[in-house]
Amino acid sequence: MDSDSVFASVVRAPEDPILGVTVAYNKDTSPNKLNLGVGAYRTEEGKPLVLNVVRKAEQHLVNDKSQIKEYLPIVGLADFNKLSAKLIFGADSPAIQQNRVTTVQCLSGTGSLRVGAEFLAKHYHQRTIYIPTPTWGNHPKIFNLAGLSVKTYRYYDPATRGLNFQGLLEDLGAAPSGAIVLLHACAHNPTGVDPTLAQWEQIRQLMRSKGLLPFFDSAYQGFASGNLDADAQPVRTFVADGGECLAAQSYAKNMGLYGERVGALSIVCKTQDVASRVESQLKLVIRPMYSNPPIHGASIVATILKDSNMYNEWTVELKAMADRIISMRQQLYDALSAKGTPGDWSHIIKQIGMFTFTGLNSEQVAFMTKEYHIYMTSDGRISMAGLSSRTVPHLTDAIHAAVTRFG
Ligand code: PLA
Repeated sequence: MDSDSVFASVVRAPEDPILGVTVAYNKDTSPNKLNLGVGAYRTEEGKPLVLNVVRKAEQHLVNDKSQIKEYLPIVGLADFNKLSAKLIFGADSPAIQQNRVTTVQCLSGTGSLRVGAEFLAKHYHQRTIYIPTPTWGNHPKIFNLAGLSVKTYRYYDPATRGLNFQGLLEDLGAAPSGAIVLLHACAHNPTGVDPTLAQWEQIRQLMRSKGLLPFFDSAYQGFASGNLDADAQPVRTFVADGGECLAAQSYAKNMGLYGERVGALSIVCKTQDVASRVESQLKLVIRPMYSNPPIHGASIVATILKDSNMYNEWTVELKAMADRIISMRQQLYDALSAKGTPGDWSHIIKQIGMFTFTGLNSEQVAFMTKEYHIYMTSDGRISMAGLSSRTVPHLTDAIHAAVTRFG
């Protein structure tokens, strides 16, 4: 009997708004089903992709008898941390040369955000964090659980399907001095809308003048433009001014290491001494949470980043993924135009990164899932990386029907 259980009063929780889409997709038996929910790269054949360079690095690790399975230090693999900081801040970053960056290996982007948030909740004087509206659905949960108070700043304008830059400046301008501000480093999720470099510069000046602390979420470096340096430019301008910031990096998307859970948290400090004290406290955050991070994913990344041939091979494979996504944007836009689907769809080719924020409402999304077996998040976000030339017509038919029916 249920009532005999000590857990009888536990109520059923809803599925996660993003990962729950995959759960529903897996239950669907239709041969035409299409998962455009989670941001996971698929090939033209609709298959998950393990990069060749990742296979090569794994082979290299298997053959290397000096590879062991001991515990890593609490902060993770030293090479991985150094190379990760170089990847995001640039090889010639003065902050790195001056040893005022501390980097700790964490459990992908999510774990890096969580460790950073826990550190800030314990050691930073301002416990308020501003996140954009909309943002990745896990952000408010991560920061709330860590004990930060979450507020929002305007970001997306549904009318223009672009950036609400004025609203952003007003909201950050009204934030209390010292507040933390979560910034998507590139390829904003879910909107696909990024500030221009000139706008970034204005954001930087405003934030520095008010002493707001930038916390960058870099989950898509290389996925926006296909170029790792170009995508890191916003972060680098904030570091170049000598100020402090945090950055959470994920290798899930750009190296296709989703399930390996490999990422890094870097905190750029004013001095080497501050950085080393910050690191000592990060260890106290990590140790009771998961003790120390896993070794395999970080070893793959370090192997690739430290070998110039493998690094170059990676950039080529990364660019190919980014280019395929861009070509999907064009194909979907062309197909909707050719079909005469009502509405302006130019945002599909203007937005960047993994996602298109279609503007479809939850009723239209529900219709597309029920009638066309197309799975996506209810906010109308589609993962362009899940689309292929073969499935563009099916998605086009579904959007056309949804828009015509519930226009
Ligand atoms: N930050 C942003 C902005 C993200 O979009 C994601 C992943 C992460 C961090 C964390 O990724 P990681 O922990 O796997 O490194 N967003 C996905 C997956 C791709 C998810 O929701 O977990 C998404 O579909 O939005």
